[in-house]
Amino acid sequence: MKLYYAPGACSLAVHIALREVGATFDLVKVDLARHTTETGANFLDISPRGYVPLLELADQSRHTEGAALLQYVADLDPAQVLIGPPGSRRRLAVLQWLTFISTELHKGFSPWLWHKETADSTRQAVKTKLATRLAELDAVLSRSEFLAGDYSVADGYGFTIVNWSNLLGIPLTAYPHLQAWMARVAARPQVQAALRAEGLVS
Ligand SMILES: N[C@@H](CCC(=O)N[C@@H](CS)C(=O)NCC(=O)O)C(=O)O
Repeated sequence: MKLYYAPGACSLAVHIALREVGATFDLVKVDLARHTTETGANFLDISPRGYVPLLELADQSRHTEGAALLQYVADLDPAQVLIGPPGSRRRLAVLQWLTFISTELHKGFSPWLWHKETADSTRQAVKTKLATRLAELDAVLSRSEFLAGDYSVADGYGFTIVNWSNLLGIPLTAYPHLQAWMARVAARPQVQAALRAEGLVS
């Protein structure tokens, strides 16, 4: 498998999951601004939508959409229960969190990160909405170590997105349980390995 990624982008969640399941994969770094890969290829030829994560499977088929990729990767090692068996309450809970993170958090943060021309009024509205989402996460994490009981692919995804608050200067001090969860996820060996491989920690 081959994961096309940009350091610290949402592709980090898939990167973490690949390491958690012990998959064999190569990383290909993408310059999202220039639409080029580290090997000099035009990324738009590989992925017409121009975004990461993109996962290339052994049969060379190419796939996008982080939340779907996380389900696929988690299912590579069902024994780890990073998502749970089809039809289980565990899977339903993880899928709910994946969808929540994708639609309520990821795409809330995105305009700030990737579109610098975003108007201040939009920025403020998004910030207000995000604050309610972060407060909800904080409340959930005051009752549970991870989002859906034990660690799941949703935690790696949530960690990846909430981590952007550092880049955007959104303090997490009002959310102590969320901060503790960020530290718990960050401390996982495979999360550290992924962060190191992307050059985000030394
Ligand atoms: N719908 C995609 C969106 C992925 C996405 O937003 N990727 C960002 C990085 S976090 C990106 O590559 N943006 C560059 C661009 O859209 O040109 C998903 O959920 O995986």
